[in-house]
Amino acid sequence: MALLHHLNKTKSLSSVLLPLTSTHTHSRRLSSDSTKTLTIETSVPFKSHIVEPPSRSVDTTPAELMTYFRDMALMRRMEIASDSLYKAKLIRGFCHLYDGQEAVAVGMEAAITKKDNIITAYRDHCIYLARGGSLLSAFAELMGRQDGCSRGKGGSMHFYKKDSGFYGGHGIVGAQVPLGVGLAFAQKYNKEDCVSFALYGDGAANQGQLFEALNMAALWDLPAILVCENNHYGMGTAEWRAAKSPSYYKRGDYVPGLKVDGMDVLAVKQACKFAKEYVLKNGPIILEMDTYRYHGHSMSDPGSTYRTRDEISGIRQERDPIERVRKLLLAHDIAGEKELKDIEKEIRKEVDEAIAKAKESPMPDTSELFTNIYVKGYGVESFGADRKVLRTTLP
Ligand SMILES: Cc1ncc(C[n+]2csc(CCOP(=O)(O)OP(=O)(O)O)c2C)c(N)n1
Ligand SMILES: [Mg+2]
Repeated sequence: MALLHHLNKTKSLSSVLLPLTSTHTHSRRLSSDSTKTLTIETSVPFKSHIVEPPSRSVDTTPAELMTYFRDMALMRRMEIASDSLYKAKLIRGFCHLYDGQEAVAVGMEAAITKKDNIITAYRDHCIYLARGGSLLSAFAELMGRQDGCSRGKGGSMHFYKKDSGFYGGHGIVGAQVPLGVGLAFAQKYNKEDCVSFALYGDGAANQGQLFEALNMAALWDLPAILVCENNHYGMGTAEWRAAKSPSYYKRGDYVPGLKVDGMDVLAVKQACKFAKEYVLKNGPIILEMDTYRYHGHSMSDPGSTYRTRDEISGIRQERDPIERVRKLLLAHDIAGEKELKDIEKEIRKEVDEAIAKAKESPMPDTSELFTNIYVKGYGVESFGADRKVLRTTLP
């Protein structure tokens, strides 16, 4: 019981998606000392810009490591399944996958609460899951169904979960950063002791609006954490072709920054914890997460024309975020190979069941075409059987 309680406290996605039961074999080995503190060094030291970096030694527990393993493996499976659903034409339109980058979503979530905000771009499925979204509502949204988190009207790029501080899901490169700074402004204005994370890519990092928003955040000491997920490519363009300085953690000039191994979930957690404390006292910070996407930019990009297969397989072998945690679990004798494989099997089943349920969800009603577009009471409404009669109400 104590273990189950602890695992729930460590915010496993499994507590949302699959009740922890005695069939979870890993609980047997964990039960003795699942909450004892383990101190683990980050893969590489943090690099910093005008700020003293946090310690490389990260405190964790066996239970927490198991949770990270499970959560990242679940995200990976969801993305691989989405790839298949896309190829089967059950997901249409844009679809950008996050496999490879899972440690950023999981490590960030481990350091914050649901009162803190996150806003991101279009590579949003796994952040949604980390914020407590269910697999069913994720797959239903991907397939444009009523049970989706945006009622099937947003699709892959527009996942939201406002009740746990997730503000989407945005398709215009960089545009979420000023919105994220606005969220931080609201938090400060309302005297909430919380912070906002605005995620953007290395491609977006060269945009003007980012610097304008950062200026305001610094000027007004807003609790804004700008997280550059540097996966080293913006569509098919390598960072060195697009950025004069690819040291994104230094690009805030007068705003401090940290460079973090974004493939190391413990490093991400440590950096986000540090950043949260820092911005509540001092105003904004930039976290550059050094990460990698295994898939192409989107489902229409095979991802192999502008980078070599050796590069991709090299990262998988050397830096994969799930394999890193698997090795830690084995090295500290927290779980055995078979237990971890069994967890992965359970996850497969869980994902398949969610997909089957999502397929049963109906498509949105045509009347939904005219909802969630304008603020209620304003805008254009249509009437009549053929909806050709329009009435405009302006503020
Ligand atoms: C304002 C704007 N310009 C261009 C695009 C087309 N576009 C979509 S994604 C993308 C690349 C962004 O790369 P990055 O910021 O590194 O994010 P990643 O896809 O690597 O996560 C571009 C140019 C867009 N959606 N919006
Ligand atoms: Mg990128």
